[in-house]
Amino acid sequence: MNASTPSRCGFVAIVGRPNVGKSTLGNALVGAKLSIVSRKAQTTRHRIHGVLTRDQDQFVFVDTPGFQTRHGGAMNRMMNRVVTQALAEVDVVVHVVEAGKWSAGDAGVVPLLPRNRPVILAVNKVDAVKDKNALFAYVSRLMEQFPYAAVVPVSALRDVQLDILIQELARHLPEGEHLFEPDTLTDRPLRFLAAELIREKIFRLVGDELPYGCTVVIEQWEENAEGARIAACVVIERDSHRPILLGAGGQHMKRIATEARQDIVRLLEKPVFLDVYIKVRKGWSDREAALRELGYE
Ligand code: GDP
Ligand code: K
Ligand code: MG
Repeated sequence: MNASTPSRCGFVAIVGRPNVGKSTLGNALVGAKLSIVSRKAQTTRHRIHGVLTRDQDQFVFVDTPGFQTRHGGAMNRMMNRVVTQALAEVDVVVHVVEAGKWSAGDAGVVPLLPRNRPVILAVNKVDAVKDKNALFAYVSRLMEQFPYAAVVPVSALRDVQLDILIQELARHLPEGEHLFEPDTLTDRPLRFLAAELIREKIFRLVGDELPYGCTVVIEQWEENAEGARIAACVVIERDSHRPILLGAGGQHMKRIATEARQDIVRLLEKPVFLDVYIKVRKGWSDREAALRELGYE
């Protein structure tokens, strides 16, 4: 980091109709499979999808609710309000469209774009366009749709002009401290929070009866847009602790899993399949579990 240049940090929303390449672009900009960081670290009510740190600049890419939803009438107006407000809370908006293919879906996004924030138009999939003259005409027409701060033709798939897009975004980042460590790109905080939620339920239900602390280790974490599949292991130190944790007919464990799952659904904002099981491991320490959570096995 250059000490003479102030650090900049801002929230960037990527919006657009379905299938224009928002997810592909987000992934390409972050340079890795987009991962989710803890909502606790957020300063807005957006869901963070990825963080890109480049020297003094930190870009926090966020999801905006409602863009994929089609509803009529009052519901539609309400959804639009939600989107409009969400977009007013970010620092920069990237409106993604597909080169040569402007549709009613794209036109529907335009009225929701904020007037008091820079909006950059990313014309994606230029790799699929053969006729460069046609592309030029298309871009000219797009610029009549909205007062975009900049228009950048890109290919998210082929990494064309993404550096230009990042430069444009950087111009609009506000000065400020970075919110994340430079290498933040991990789902570890979420895994950790999920383990904590399970531990909390255990302690609420049987904490008085369990003479020694038990630890929760997330053994499996598979997540995509549709949902998450999580397997968590409750590690206890003695066989005699198992019946305490299970309860009559396994009712304790059932309740622990049910309540933890509800909390994790709220945390991830998607359906969750949660499997919680018990393992006995003598001499297992909190420290060992903590190290494992951090990826040291
Ligand atoms: P989203 O619905 O806006 O998030 O779009 P996706 O990122 O899921 O992409 C939709 C489709 O467009 C996928 O098949 C992508 O591979 C494809 N796509 C995305 N970016 C590009 C690009 O730059 N060029 C080409 N040719 N295809 C792309
Ligand atoms: K898609
Ligand atoms: Mg997508």
